[in-house]
Amino acid sequence: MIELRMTEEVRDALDGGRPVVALESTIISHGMPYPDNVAMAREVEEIIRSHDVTPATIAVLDGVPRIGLDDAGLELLGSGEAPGSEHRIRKVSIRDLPYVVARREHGATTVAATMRLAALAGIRVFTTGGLGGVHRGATSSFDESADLTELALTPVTVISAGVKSILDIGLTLERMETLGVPVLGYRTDDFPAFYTRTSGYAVPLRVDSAEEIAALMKAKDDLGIAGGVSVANPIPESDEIPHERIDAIIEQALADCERLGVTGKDTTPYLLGRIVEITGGDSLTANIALVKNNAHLGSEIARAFAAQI
Ligand code: PSU
Ligand code: MN
Repeated sequence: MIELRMTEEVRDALDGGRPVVALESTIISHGMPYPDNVAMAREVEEIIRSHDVTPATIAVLDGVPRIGLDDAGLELLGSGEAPGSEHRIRKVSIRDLPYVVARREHGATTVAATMRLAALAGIRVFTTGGLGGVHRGATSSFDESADLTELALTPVTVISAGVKSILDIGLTLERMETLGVPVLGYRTDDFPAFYTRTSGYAVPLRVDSAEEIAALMKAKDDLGIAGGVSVANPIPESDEIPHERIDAIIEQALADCERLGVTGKDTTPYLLGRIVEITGGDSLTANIALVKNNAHLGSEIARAFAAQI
């Protein structure tokens, strides 16, 4: 078995059957600029603790999967600087995990890789910002995030603010249907599109409380259905960037991406960074707000799930 290194806080909570919420690290290393990323990571952990739930930020350091990080670990991932190491921080999705572990490298885990490590540690709830999905133009590029295939396999509930329209939202929803992933809209009938509360696509299944989500997770376990659950939690109204503004900016970022020939795993980080530039930082403010909002909901779900078993 692989060695998982847990913080004492996480180990105690898991041993005691108390709720734990996992957090990813690619959002820190590749999703937001330094130092806002590190501040965000710390604040999100504090939000989770304020619910009496234990946060577990997940990454790989020196080849060892970490379940829970200390301040130095967050700083290292956020700054991209690894003191005493020649390795920069690598974005690690599922297929990269064995590579960084075998080479004793550092790695920031995506939704897919974080789900897998969370499940190995026995954590069932994970909050983040945006889920990966099917990219626009995927019919010829085949660019589809391993986040989706991981959701089909691994029993972790992922709370996001939906899917950004840098992706093809319709195709992403279709793929999740094929993969057998329950997609729940939290207090919404319209699937949220990250910066905006609506996408124009109907949410497949609506829920209105954390208890309902916990009950669905248990029912799924009882039915022996593999895989995770995707919970889409719309950005708070006060933090939303209206469609009239963000849609054109996303089009511009996509055009710049194509012009520069950015492809593969660099696509999402490039687009996020470019959108921050074009919006003069407003997209970053929105991104941080929605991650915090998801941390509140994820904590409630983790508590409700722990209470019923
Ligand atoms: N969406 C965001 N911020 C992010 C990501 C997505 O708004 O940081 C990251 C997540 O880690 C997600 C990954 O799992 O990008 C998806 O990348 P890819 O499409 O290469 O699988
Ligand atoms: Mn991809």
